[in-house]
Amino acid sequence: MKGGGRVDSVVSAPGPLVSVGRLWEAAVDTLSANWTGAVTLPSRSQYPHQWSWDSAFIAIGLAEVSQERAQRELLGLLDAQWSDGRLPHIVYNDAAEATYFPGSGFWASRSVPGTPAVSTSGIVQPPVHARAALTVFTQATDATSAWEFLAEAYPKLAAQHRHLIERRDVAGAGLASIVHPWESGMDNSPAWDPFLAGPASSRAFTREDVRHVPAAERPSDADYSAYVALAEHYRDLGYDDRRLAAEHPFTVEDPLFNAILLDGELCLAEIARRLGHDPAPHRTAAKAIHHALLARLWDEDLGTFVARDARTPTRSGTATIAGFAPLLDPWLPTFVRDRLIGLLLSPGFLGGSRHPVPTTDLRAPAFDRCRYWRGPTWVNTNWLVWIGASRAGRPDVASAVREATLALLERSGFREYFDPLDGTGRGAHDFSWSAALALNMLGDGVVPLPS
Ligand code: 2M8
Repeated sequence: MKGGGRVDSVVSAPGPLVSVGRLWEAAVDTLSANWTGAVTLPSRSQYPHQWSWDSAFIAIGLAEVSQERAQRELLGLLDAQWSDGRLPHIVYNDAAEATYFPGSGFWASRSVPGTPAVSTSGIVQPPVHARAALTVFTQATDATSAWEFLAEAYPKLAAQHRHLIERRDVAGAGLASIVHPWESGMDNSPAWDPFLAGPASSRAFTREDVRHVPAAERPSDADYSAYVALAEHYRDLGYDDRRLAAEHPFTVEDPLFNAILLDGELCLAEIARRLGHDPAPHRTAAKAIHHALLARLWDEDLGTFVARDARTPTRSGTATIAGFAPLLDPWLPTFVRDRLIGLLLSPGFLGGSRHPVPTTDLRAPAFDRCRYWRGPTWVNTNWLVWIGASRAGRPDVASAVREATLALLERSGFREYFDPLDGTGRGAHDFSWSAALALNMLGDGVVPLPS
């Protein structure tokens, strides 16, 4: 038996899907209902603009049903890239300006040199886009269009990664820092608690997010105020990454963000190879992230990877789902891989929840079964664990996660997140990436694992 324990002793089988066909059709309908004619909204009520990593997940799902829409989803997002390579986390839809806070006026992107004509935020999200582009390409049926798509996307994706690797390495130690919890995509994770001690915003604002979703499922007012203050601070630095080390109060190295960057570099190497470019620089970049992840974010006591402050040795002391993202790293030492799988199967995660995988260790004081990113199960993080477990040579664990995810969606619908203990759906309804990644998990099972 491989290290890390047996999966069948800790995960109860979720039971067969009642109807794969029905789930598939419902997923396609959800993505169609959220399509504006140009992009797919994460949710019509809660998130009325285009979000960066949402669009990458959405494209991965669309690849199963519409190559054309999948390509448009990604290329449309890439059109909003800034000249320094940053890919903004929100591309605003002017018609919905009043219904989401912070709106485009908050970021004032158009007053910054090198920004696109469309209004955007000034921060980023985890770079899942290279994996999305490779998935869309490998699933394509119209080869001519697919080659054009790949050739157009590649230099933009390479610039996106260069921005992160060159401009966001605040510590100079080989990892990209996030400058705001929103950049992690796991906004309210307890992983950020030790680093959010800064001042609250003095500005008066009205939260729109709690109009559609119960406040107990969203961040607290104190956390929200800290988010606004940090975003204002970065904006007032002119989004100048050269000023981060000396002037910005939140520069954090996150294992999920960096593992996705590593995986993205391997996907870029594969894309470069197919296009006849040199893949070697991308593989070298991926290897450098591999070394830095182990040197800086591995926590021997917890047996997982944790977030740390880029400028001090302060680390998050909580095991979260982000710690499993380095399973995407093909060079992970065996003892690290086995400890990660052991923790994943433990009562803190798969072994202790009927509807896994919780985003925070169930035994951690910060675990909250309802509140967004502080404990609930999410489809995108399950999807990453699914791929990570496959790459780590544990198809048994991968298929347990896949089956649990699909059973949860069948039971509770395409909600944004789910109670890991009783499976209750929470957050937004008809949430796009829950539908899109279900399509990918139900589909041909095509998961590129470039080595
Ligand atoms: C959530 O984040 C936004 C801010 O970006 C929000 O709460 O208003 C996160 O779950 C994030 O990962 C996601 O991309 C976004 C849209 O689905 O919603």
